[in-house]
Amino acid sequence: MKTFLSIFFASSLAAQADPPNVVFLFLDDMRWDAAGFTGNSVITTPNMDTLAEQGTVFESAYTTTAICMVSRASVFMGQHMQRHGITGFNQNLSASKWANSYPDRLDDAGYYMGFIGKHGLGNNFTGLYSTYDFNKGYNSQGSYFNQTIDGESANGRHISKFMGDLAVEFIGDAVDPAKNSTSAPFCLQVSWKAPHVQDGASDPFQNDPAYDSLYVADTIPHAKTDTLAQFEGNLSIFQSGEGTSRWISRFGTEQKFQDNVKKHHRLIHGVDVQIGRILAALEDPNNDGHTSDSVADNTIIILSSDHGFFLGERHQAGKWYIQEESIRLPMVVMDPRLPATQKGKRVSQMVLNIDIPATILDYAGAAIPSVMQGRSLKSIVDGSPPSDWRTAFFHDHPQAGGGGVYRNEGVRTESFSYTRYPNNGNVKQLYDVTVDPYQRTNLASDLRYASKLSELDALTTQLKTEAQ
Ligand SMILES: [Ca+2]
Ligand SMILES: [Ca+2]
Repeated sequence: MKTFLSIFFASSLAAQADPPNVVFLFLDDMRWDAAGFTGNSVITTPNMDTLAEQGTVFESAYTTTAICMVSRASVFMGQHMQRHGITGFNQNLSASKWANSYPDRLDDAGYYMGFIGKHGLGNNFTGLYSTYDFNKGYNSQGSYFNQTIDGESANGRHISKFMGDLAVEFIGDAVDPAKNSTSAPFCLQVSWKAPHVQDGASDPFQNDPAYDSLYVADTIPHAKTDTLAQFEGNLSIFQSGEGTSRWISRFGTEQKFQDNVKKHHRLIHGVDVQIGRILAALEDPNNDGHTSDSVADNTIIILSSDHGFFLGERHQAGKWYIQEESIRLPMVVMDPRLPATQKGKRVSQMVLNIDIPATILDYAGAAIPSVMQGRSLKSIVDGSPPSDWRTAFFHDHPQAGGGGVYRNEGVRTESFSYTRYPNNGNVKQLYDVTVDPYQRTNLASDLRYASKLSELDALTTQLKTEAQ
């Protein structure tokens, strides 16, 4: 939206070989296995599955912090919480920090910029950020049926449909010379509200009634760890914590579990339907029924989430902790320009939410700010992964989710998961995920693992320092 810079850089971009457009589809609290392409046997996500078939699926994708605002700051800026410093829901980003975000850098590079949906960082999104040509973000958590965005009322629409409408509108604008006068490449981030719960509502998972008939005949299977024994075997701090009270209210009876998980699945299906509309709009941006104006062949699509979500594992709900259900993300990068040999891949590199902004800048041919800590995924998508890729990462959580949420920090390596709880004395968790992928047996007090525990405790301290 910086007009002079846009004209200057757009002309220099035009001299390059057509920098691609980017559409970043960013769900809220969508766990790794909540899609067809990641093996969910109930939920229907045909459009996400198509992206997976045409792109690269990262099977070891994680968040550096499992809570909304911290992860969102990380996804904008490519930094750990230790560096970007966003630890609370009401904390605003400074203009100087935003200047090193991927959207502001792409704006500087001349891109036509769009944002739709939950900003999730403080309350100055519309005031501070002139980055966007098309700014349809909102503060706080939003409302499934009563959201107003940039003065426009949902007017009866479910918010996922509302956002889909806005995304189609943006894509139309992006090819309209009256709106994008320099025909600059575009970048759109759609930050879906779904499948995040409606905070404080008696009905937390408010799907579009259009999908009420879905999954009615299904019986949702319980996770292997969704048992009383696993709950009682968990750390004592979890037996009276926020995760337990939320589990009781959302999933505490079989009826609640079935009803609410089906609604959760319908919320994700509802986003999938809108993704289908977005893919169609890329084929026919001006919506005249002809595809001569298609931009699909030059549009990178990235699909991910800010963090995962417990659906009853250990009788817990929420996120916040270094369990797989909480930290593991869906992550797909689809580059339509690649040859067929590089499509439909599944890769195992350990990748992170903080890698997303570097990836977007890399595709755009823009410089990656040195303050970013994530790395571009493009070379992995292209089929030539770096040999020095990470094999461990640091996760920390600031305890900003209210009482009964426990500050934690630790590491996930390729073989182990380690967590310490700095405000809870000597409470620790250690799991060998190679033999215990569901993290059922805490080895922290097992003397046979004492040296491994010391090693990972030291690694946590080291990586925490490096994250600053
Ligand atoms: Ca979230
Ligand atoms: Ca058309």
